[in-house]
Amino acid sequence: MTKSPFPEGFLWGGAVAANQCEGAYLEDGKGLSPVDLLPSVEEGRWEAARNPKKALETTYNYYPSHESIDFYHRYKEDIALFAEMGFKSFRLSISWPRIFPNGDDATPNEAGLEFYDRVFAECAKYGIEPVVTINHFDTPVELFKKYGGWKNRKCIDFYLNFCDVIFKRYKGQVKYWMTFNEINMILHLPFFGGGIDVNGEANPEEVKYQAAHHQLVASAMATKLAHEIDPENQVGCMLAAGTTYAFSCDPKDVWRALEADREGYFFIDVQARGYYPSYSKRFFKENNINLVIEDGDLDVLKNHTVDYVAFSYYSSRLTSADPEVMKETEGNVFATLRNPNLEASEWGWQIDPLGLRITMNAIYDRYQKPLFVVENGLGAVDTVEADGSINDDYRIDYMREHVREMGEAIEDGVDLIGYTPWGCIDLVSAGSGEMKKRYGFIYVDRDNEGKGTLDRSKKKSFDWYKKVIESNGSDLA
Ligand code: BGP
Repeated sequence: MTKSPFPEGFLWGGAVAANQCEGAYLEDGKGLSPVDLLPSVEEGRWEAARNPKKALETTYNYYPSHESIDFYHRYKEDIALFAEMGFKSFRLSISWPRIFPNGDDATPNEAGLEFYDRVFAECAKYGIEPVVTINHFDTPVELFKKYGGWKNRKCIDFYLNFCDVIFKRYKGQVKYWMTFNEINMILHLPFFGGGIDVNGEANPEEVKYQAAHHQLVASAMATKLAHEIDPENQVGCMLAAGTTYAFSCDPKDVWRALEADREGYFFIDVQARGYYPSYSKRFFKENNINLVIEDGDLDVLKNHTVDYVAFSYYSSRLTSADPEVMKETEGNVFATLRNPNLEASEWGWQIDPLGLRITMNAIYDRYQKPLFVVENGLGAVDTVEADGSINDDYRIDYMREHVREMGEAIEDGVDLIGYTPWGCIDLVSAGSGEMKKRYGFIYVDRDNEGKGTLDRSKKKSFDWYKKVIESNGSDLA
């Protein structure tokens, strides 16, 4: 056992999101979330996510999010298990349509607020610090239907109203906030990211960046509000990260890789530095993107930058400037070439622990703000043995190497405040809607068709992670 590179008070924990774990999709007055309209992958989840108007009109046989893993009723048991692992933090999201079922309601739904009162009280009981994502792919469907989602500037006010309610209600209980999950996702899955549909738009890119502008302004205003309501609040942005490598040393490939990374950094440049990056001017011009920026917007962005930079990291990416080479891309949301130096998960996500160190260094060099790894993990099929045990050594291997590289990055000088691996308890996959793509330390008995007892059980990785936390990252064996 070596000396731990992890600082004292490091926020070891795990992460989930309301729309993928709560279930109870209409209970106690909740409105619909985008994922509540989406079926399983077999029934056309991707198509539905890319064509939400059609999804609204279609009745599918099975909706994985409607019951999900029923965290809504089982949170006590789940949080007790997190506490048993020694969690110092728990990242969750507050379902916007649970608090404002229509998004534009005059008053919040008290029953929804009470649910999170109970969840935070449970966390407090074990000394677990909640880390809250305000909008994790959860713009109310009613806002999409009535206003077109974040295309519409009105969403800024609805979002701030939601923020005002939750900042006041949970003051003193929640200190760590994130304004939008994977804010760059709006470019790739606009319905998830912004409750918007760009089909049929003359210039879809312009619409996406306009919606992004609204979110960026909303994020800065929320940061201002959070600080006013409680100066203790720490507000972060959140990026779907993963450094892009160049396919070859041809400078054209290197340039393309830089451009690909800028696509994501664009958002964090605004949120962490406070202004639109210099390169965006040319990008907007060449793509005929003319943003409507109102008086005062740029000042708000400038004066209310985030306190920390959070991100998800599953994999590095690989790109080329050659369209012929790029025909071979795979991966779901972020197209990437297969890197011959890396192995991949059963879902084709390439496993690159050193890529995490590279990504952390790149982000820290760029922003010089504390970092928070709020998602990371291996989606894999688990087998329950006859004796009930689940020997997920592949997950332990994945996590061990990633934790090791995080330690290296800390030694490199990166200021890292915490680590909340994704899906610490098995939950519904955002991308595929499957249950069998499992990330958890805790197994949930439920399959892709929604069958199973929903009983929880510990995997081998449960005890491994417990030991990691106990030793503050020095015992990774
Ligand atoms: C991120 C999302 C999460 C989560 C994760 C894993 O993009 O923020 O919500 O789902 O990816 O992806 P998947 O569920 O598709 O395996």
